[in-house]
Amino acid sequence: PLEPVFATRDNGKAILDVPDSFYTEQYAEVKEDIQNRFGEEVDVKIPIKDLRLKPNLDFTSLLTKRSQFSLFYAPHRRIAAQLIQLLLEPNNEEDFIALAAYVKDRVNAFLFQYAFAVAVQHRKDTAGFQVPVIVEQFPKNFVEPSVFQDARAEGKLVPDPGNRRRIDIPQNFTASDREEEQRLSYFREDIGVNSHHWHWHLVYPGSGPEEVVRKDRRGELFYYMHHQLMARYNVERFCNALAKLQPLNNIREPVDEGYFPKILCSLNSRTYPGRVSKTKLKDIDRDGRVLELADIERWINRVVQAIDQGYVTDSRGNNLPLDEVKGIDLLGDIIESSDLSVNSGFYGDLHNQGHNVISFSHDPDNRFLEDFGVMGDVTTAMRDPIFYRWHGYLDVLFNRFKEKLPLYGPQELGYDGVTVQRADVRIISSSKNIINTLLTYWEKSDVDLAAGLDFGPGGSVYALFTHLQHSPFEYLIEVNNNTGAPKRGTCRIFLCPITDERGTPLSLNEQRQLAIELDKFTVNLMPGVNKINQSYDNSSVTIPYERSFRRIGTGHLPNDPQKLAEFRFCGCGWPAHMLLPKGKPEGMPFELFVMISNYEGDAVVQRNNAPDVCGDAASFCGLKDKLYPDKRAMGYPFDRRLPADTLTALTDNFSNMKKTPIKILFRNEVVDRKRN
Ligand code: CUO
Repeated sequence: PLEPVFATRDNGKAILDVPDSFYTEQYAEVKEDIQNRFGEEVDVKIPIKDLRLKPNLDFTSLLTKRSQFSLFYAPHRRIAAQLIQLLLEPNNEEDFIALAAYVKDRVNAFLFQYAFAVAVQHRKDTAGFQVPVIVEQFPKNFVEPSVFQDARAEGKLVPDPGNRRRIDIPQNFTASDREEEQRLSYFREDIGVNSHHWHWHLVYPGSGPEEVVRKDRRGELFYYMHHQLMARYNVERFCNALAKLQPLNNIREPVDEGYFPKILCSLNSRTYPGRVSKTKLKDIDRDGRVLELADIERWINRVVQAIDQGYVTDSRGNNLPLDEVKGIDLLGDIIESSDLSVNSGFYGDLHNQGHNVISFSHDPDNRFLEDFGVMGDVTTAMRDPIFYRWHGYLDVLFNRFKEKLPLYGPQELGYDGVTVQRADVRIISSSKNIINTLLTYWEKSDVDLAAGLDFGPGGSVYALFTHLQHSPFEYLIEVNNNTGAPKRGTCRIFLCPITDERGTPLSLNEQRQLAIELDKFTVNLMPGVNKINQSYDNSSVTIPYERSFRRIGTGHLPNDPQKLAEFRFCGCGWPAHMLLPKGKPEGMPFELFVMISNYEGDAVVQRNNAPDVCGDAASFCGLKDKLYPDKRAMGYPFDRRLPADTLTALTDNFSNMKKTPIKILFRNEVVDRKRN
């Protein structure tokens, strides 16, 4: 019984056998019909014990079953925090399952999915549990709606899942070529990208019980993960002949970017509301909840002032310095803001409320009874071009702080006696030896939609979605260790753009803010020359396709709890197929930057030496129940100003760094890859 709470319907062959007292009023009368209907098709009935005390769920009543759940909205966050607390309380697995089964049909489905997943993530006795991947559970939030009709029809007409046609998810369905921003829709609407973002916010809840929220360097990671999203998006814009985005630094100016999502909200089957171009953001006055743009501006001013004076003031009036070590972490929690903000009364709820103001801009006073747009929900926010302008502005604030820190000097950057002699990339191919040119193209991959279809067909129905992909490649690195003794270091690999969309060269200070982290790993250096071959698929930012898109089917679950825990936690991670930017048909020049930093400045002493559960996207997601595995500031060495004017001058000054010009070549071809 590994995913009992979700096994009630068509996604498995098990059903929960719940006590009569669990049925809600609505279903009590048709209880037997329900049991018969689902009972026939299942192999296993999982007995669920009765609850001695039924929890009072009135605290969730503000969020009805049909309304949209938003993690950016403080009252919803508080409800979720309370539900997480409730689900953490049972002393054993059996009681937890019973409680979850009881709660499931009594609260909003999105709220449940979120709180249940957070609880499973943080309980000690649920290592063997699996939470289905989000795209299977709420596929409507990720996929163009016409696909569902086809999928249902296919399921009805073709009983044998093995013979079913795979249904194409259309690409480019949200706008025509008239809309420039449409060139980036493959990035913004990528299922793996949005799934990663949902998982990140699941692993790092902003509110909840202390043990769930307080994680090592969580505020800094909020900054860094989103900063990397911005760097990637801007570089992707250059590849598509678009200028760097304009940060949303004036919330009074009409917003140029419109967006019409077309996807359906899973809970009420309405489409997410759209936003016309040149919409003006307005004060929000809905359901007795008022949010003024002036509030957001005040919070911005206070944050800017804190950055400029070099300290923040906590709620008791103490001044806390914004220093090199803790400064960015304090700011991350303040700006987001999470429960860890040292003074949310004063610095407010800046980032979250920005999402809200934008997500309600089509109906700020609820006169049309419209729900929030995609910006209101972490599963969908990255689809909207304005996400990048808002987070782009937050990134400006974070960078304002970073620019105030002293330049990195030789002390922090150098590694005496260590020389990087070679830093190349090679496409992994048995026939050709292609060095320093990487290839991208389109690929079609399948994703199983059946689990999320209401009363859907038995077995899987695969849909095909088209996404960017790159040829497999490896880094070929040679490091000379002249010290005469074995040494350790961290190999840090970044991809730096050289020019903007018009071919104008970028300064080092611009490059550093656009540098894309590709990989980071520990190396042991023997005296003499060390050859390091590192494959792209070991990247410290990505997870493989299977983890974004596949749960392990019921019945095929590995017995090893470790493996199971991996599959769950590890939905967090940038999708491997998006590791590289698209490049250009004629080849787009980049610089590959490789650095070996001195391990003495990198090493972290972990609190426990349990094996890492899902260490492979640690740069973006950290490690489960452990400290962030790199002591340096996130983004090092590019998080601060550097003591050089160009990347060439920098790498010439430090033997432990090397840069190599490479090209990314895009082929406008589609490769169909069947993965099951
Ligand atoms: Cu991830 Cu604004 O924080 O969406």
